[in-house]
Amino acid sequence: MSNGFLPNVVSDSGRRVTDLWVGSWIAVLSVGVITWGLMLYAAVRFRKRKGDETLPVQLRYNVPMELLYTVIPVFMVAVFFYYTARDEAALVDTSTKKDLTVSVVAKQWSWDFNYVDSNVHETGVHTELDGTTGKRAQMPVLYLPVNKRVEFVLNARDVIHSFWVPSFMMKMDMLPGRTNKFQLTPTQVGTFQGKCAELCGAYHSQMLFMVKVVPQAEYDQEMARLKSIGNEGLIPVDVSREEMVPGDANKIPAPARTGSN
Ligand SMILES: [Cu+2]
Repeated sequence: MSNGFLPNVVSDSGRRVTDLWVGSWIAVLSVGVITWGLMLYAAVRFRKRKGDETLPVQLRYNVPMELLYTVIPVFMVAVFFYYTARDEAALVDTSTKKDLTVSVVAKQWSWDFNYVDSNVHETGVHTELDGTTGKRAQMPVLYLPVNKRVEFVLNARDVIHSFWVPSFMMKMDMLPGRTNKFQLTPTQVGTFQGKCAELCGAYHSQMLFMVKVVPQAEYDQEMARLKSIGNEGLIPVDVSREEMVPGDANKIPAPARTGSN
């Protein structure tokens, strides 16, 4: 069985989502084939023939049939609901033992990645898409060790964003003043794309990042590199915006500081 035109599975969550997607399609297509078959059969079998003057027998207020029309769809909805609720609960379950924690802070229009266990961070500015190539090399990169269970702790600094790595088949909203979490295990080494999936302002479409799933040794190297370039410590959620985007700070006039900011 293929992936039902979904991306290749590179996370444990992706496997679950793919199974739900493919299973749902099998169910709805089966219902569709039966329904189309019955419609076609009725249209051909009971078509008006030459010499037919009278109406065929009319079925109205047929209680058993109307019960059937009600019970079967309710049953189908209940089955879909069961599997969806079961998988959703598993996808957002954070009670499993995790191997590492990555605290992600979304901001207009980029990302801060805090590697909590290594006490280092990566910070990005939005990708200026101007038609030239090579922009991916400038995107902030999220490193993850392969086959390790990661807990993502998601916060937004300013407006609503959404953390999305299409290849992982997992996406979660990031809301100011609220912390969202999910866990996931990347199961394949590779480079994947990440993006913001919630319209968050003028440069929402440029709020991009890359994900590198690497062997543990390479991950450790990256942690050491971040430390060596001075990215020690974690970036808090409530830090002001112009402090976070050194490149943009010169272009955007700093707002007047008031009170606690
Ligand atoms: Cu955003």
